Order: sequence, then structure tokens, then C-alpha cells
Amino acid sequence: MLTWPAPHVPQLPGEGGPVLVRDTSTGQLVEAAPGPRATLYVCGITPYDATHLGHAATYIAFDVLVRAWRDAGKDVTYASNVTDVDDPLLERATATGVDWRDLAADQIALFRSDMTALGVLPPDVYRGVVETVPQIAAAVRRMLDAGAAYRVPTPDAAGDDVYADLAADPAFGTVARLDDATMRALSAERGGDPDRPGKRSPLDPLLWRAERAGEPAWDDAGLGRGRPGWHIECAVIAADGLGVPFDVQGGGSDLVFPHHECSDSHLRVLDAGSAARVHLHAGMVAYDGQKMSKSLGNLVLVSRLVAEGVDPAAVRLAVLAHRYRDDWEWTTGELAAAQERLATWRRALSGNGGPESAPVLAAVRAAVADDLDTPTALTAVDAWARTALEGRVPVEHGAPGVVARTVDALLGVRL
Ligand code: 5CA
Ligand code: ZN
Repeated sequence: MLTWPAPHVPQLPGEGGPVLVRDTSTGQLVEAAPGPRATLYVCGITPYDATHLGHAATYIAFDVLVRAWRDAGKDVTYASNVTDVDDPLLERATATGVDWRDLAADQIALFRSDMTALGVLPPDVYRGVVETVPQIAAAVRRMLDAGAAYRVPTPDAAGDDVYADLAADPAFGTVARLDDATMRALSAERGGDPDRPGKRSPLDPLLWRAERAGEPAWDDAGLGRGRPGWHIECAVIAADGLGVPFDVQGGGSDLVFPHHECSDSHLRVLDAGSAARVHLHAGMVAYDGQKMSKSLGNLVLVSRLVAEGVDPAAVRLAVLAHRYRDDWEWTTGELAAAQERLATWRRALSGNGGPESAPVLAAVRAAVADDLDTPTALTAVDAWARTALEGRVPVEHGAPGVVARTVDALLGVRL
């Protein structure tokens, strides 16, 4: 799958230190990638509606992680997916009378232009489900052979659906650590089918859906015609792209359960016990009092803001003003505050000299390394800009250049 152009990342003096993040599963602060390599998988979009600010916030959060790792001298491999065939996409295509492939292609193109505008570093491995069907089918067959999956006859299809047998994985439940009733409720709410007759256990997730009339399907000699389930897609793309175990599994907090719980389980079953080392989740961005979501339609679109003439750097600053793991609500006030901050920074950076740059670089580095604390990073730059504009301190020649490169390299904000 085509990505988008990589923004230029300026070089900074010195090197960043270890990046600590709070693991969703344990609540502990841990080093995100202890070795010289860093591997990250972030769940990509389901392209049935335009990128909204919630998606943007999640991808900006992981972009800050990648930038911090690169600044620390790590060799980073970032993998992501596009869920370019799945129920919500097919339902939207049917409802609007558009071919599902055209709907996906249009929305993926829009996502690329949004990510480009926001200066998000593109993934190194970027794969759609459609182009990965043979590998996913092979993984499902391996799970069947290993006794970790089973077939469920389907009255409305020629073939069988295939489900994962979660009883084959003793570690199931260790990602989200939820009780049974909560898991069941979230499964029903987020794409699962706990009440489907014929399953061994209500939470067992779909791996392969036998062809139904009017739905896209692919041939597989072992499984019959059908299409992949959701969680197995991310397990296969992550394992192919990064190998296992990999360092960080990421996405928005709506993916903790069942999605990451199940994709990790599939990874463990397929690859002898290992999956992601750390789980990291971004909070949900709300609008008009509810989680911003394509299904509710309460969307603030990045593309619309940009079309209205809003500087994408201001959108990025508005997002970075919040701790990535907090839930927060987008308001017009958020944007106005970010625009004002951007204008102040630009004024402060317009001269050749300014207050000492090294403490700002150190403060921004320390803040992002502390569980991606971007609000504190912004405050450090604010303080520098305020002092610069007051103009009462001894001036370091070239300081604005270093501060601008710090903000660009570590926060992705182009001044
Ligand atoms: N394709 C799947 C993941 S494999 C999917 O969830 N797609 S999505 O388009 O619905 O979401 C894309 C990413 O944006 C996911 O990481 C999701 O957790 C995140 N996301 C969705 N809504 C919000 C929101 N309101 N705030 C923050 N992040 C969000
Ligand atoms: Zn995913």
C-alpha cells in the first residue's frame, strides 16, 4: 500500500535518552524499546469516512514516539495496516451506492493527504487487508491445524466460518485485564458476535468469514471462499512486517478490547507464545459531548479545517496540548489557543538571536521521553518564547534556529 511523503526531520545536537511509556496492561512506566532497534505497530484506518481529528490525535501521539526514538538513535521500524475490507466499509458502500473499492480508495487518498499536511512520519510497512489475504488465510489454516481454531457451519453460506478457540491461549485476557461481563459487552459493541450460535465460547473471534451473497470474497483451497476477520489481519501484518516479539502495539483506547486482546492472542498462538512487549493507547477525542466517530457522524475533519485555511501546524499544536492518553473534547477554543501559540512562537523565532537554546532542547527531550508529555514540552517552548519576546536576557546567536529545529524534529511542528 502506498504511504505518503516523509517529512524532513532536522538533526539536533546530542542525543535523546530512553523513552518511557505507561503500558496499558500493567499501568507501569516502562522503556518503550530497550534495544538499538525499535519496532512499532499502530492500527490503521478503516477507510469508509474521512479522517477526523480523533484519528489524527492517535497518529500524532505515535508520531511523537517515533520521533523520540529516532532522536535517541534507534533504528525504528513502524508498521501499520488499512482495514480495506470489513463490515462497516461494506455497509457504508451499500448504503451510499458506491463500490466498496472506490470508497476505500478515496478515503485512503484523503487520509494520506491529511497525514502529509499534519507532518506525520509514514509507516515503513504499510499493508492493506486485500493485498494480504493469502498470508492471512495461511495463518488461519495454521491455527486450524494447531487446534487453536474451529469451523462453524453457516446456513446462509456455502462454506464454514472459522473462529479462534480462545481456550487454546492461556494468556488471553492479559492485555485488557477485564472481567467476563465487561469483555462480553465490549465484544458485542465493537464488532464481535458473542451470541452467535455454534461457537465454543461467546468471546471467540471470527478469523475467516465464508462468502455471503453480495459480499467480496477470495478463494482459499483450505478455507473455501471468504474474507478475513478483523483481529487476525493485524496479527499477520504485524508479524510479517516486524517479526515477534515487537516492542509496541498501539492505537486508540477503543482498540484495547477486543481488538488488541485478540490480535495478541492470535500472535501468541501462531508464534509460540510471544506478541507485543508493550501496549500503548491514545485517549478518545470527543466532539459535541461524545466520542468523535464515523458511526455517530460527529466529526471534525482535518481536511475541512485545512481547506478552510487553518494551518495544519496549529491543528497539531492543539492536539499536542493534551496528554496522549487522556480523553478530551475538541472545541473551537482549542484551535484558537493553538493558533495564538503558533503565532507567538513564530514571532519569537523570527530573530537571529534569543535566550539560550540548550535548556529548551533538554526540556522538550525530557518531556517527550516521560510518557510523551507533550503539554510540558509546549510549556518549555512557551517560556523560551516569552523570554525571547521580552528581549531582556543575553542573546545566544542562532538560538531560534535550534529551538525551531527542536520543535520540528521532536514535536513535528513546522515553524
Ligand atoms: N482499522 C481499525 C484498526 S485495525 C480501526 O479501528 N480503524 S478506525 O478508522 O476506526 O480508527 C483508526 C484509529 O483511530 C484507531 O487507532 C482508533 O483507535 C483511533 N480512533 C478512532 N476514533 C478515535 C477518537 N475519537 N479519538 C482518538 N482516536 C480514535
Ligand atoms: Zn488493528
